[in-house]
Amino acid sequence: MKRRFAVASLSLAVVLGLGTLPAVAAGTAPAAQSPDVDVTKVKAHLTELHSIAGRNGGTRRSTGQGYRDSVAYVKGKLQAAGYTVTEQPCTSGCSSGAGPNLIAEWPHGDANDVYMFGAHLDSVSAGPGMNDNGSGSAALLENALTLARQNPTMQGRVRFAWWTDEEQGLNGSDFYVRSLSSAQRSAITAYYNFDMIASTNGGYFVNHVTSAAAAPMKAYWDSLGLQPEENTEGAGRSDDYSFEQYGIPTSGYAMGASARKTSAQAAKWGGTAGTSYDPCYHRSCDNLDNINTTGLDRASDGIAYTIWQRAVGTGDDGGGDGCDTDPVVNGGFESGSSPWTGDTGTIGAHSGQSAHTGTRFAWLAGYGSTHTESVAQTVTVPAGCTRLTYWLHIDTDESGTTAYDTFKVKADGTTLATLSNADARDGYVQRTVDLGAYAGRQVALSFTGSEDGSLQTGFVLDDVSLLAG
Ligand code: DTR
Ligand code: ZN
Ligand code: ZN
Repeated sequence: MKRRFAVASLSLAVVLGLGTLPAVAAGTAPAAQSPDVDVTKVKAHLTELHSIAGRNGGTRRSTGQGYRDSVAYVKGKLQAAGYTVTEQPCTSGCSSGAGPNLIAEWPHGDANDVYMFGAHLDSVSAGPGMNDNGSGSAALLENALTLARQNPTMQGRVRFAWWTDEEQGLNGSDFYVRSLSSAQRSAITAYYNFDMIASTNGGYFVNHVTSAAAAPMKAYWDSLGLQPEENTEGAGRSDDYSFEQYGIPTSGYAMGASARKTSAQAAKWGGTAGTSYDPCYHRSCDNLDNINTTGLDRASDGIAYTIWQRAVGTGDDGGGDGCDTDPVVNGGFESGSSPWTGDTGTIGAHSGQSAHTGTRFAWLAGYGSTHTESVAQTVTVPAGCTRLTYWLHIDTDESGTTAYDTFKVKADGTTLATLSNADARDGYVQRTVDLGAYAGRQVALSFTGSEDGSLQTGFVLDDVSLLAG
């Protein structure tokens, strides 16, 4: 039997921080200001990578000490900055003796809304790999350090990756994506790749330039007047392809490899028509002189812009997807009970259970006798905003796998998800329901806990929200 004691609620104004927020015009999401990434610092990382190659026979190939030392350098910086850093040995599909992938997660924001930013850290045997791909590696490292220094409130989650053994066939990234569970793969909203972003005779190329994922990357270079083009040369040739094969949206920047600049491109970007974007591609001359600092700066800043647009908390997820304001109101139950209807007495800071975030939640059923309790609200589902998520803690005295007590999520009375005492575990689990079928429509969403006559099951609900699909 549960007892409910609501603690005295804070005033709505205090909960919302009213009076401290800047005034924002109705319907306008405040623009997150992305920081400048210091290209001098990006180049300092490149210099370190170049020295590492110099101590290891002039290469950072995946199977050599130059690669392992590159991993150690990047890892040390990230750990000092507060990242959760993992070395992932590549145990299948990589060259024999290849070093590990390096994965670094900024441990804030929605773990089910992950934005990945990756670059291969290995070079070819022939040279130190400064443009290919010290450039992408160093730009991501300085972006990661900039994010940690700024430490903004996060909405989505940012995960950086430095891949092993790309030059032998995209092997490190392929191994990583294959090792994920399908739930982990579907938590990745987009993957962004950076391979050769400082080509001396380069162009401004965006992978999948017209896609939704590319929108912030393209918008940043558009704002500099660069008129970016599709990265046709690099299509299917770098680590974004590993993610693409699993249906994960991808984009990224590149400045080009051995293909030649056209006269139209030379006219709009400068440089030499009829010459390779990177004349030192896969050669020993891919050294510190083979870096286009202006291009590297523009790419580094566009990465920061994309991180801020997509993952930093402003109420705008930056996808330009019509999901800028959560259509679910008071989904965390922190601000009284409006606009929830139904058994609103279930909403509060009850003792005996705790909130997922904040102090309040909805505790449906949990009496040990026949009871049904619901909370509901009507929302309009924007087309770009169809992923319903909620956090549920199921607490039961039942045992076994028979469903005696159930929790249902319904849309206009149609059941979209059912859980039961058989799904009970310690703590909250985030659940997701696809509302794609309701895009553009108004729908009554309800959450219902029902118990049979004996042995309690409580369904503790918190943080209901609609996210970009
Ligand atoms: N993965 C690249 C191969 C590559 C070839 N063309 C392009 C253009 C833009 C980016 C990458 C590439 C390599 O590492 O060699
Ligand atoms: Zn490369
Ligand atoms: Zn290469």
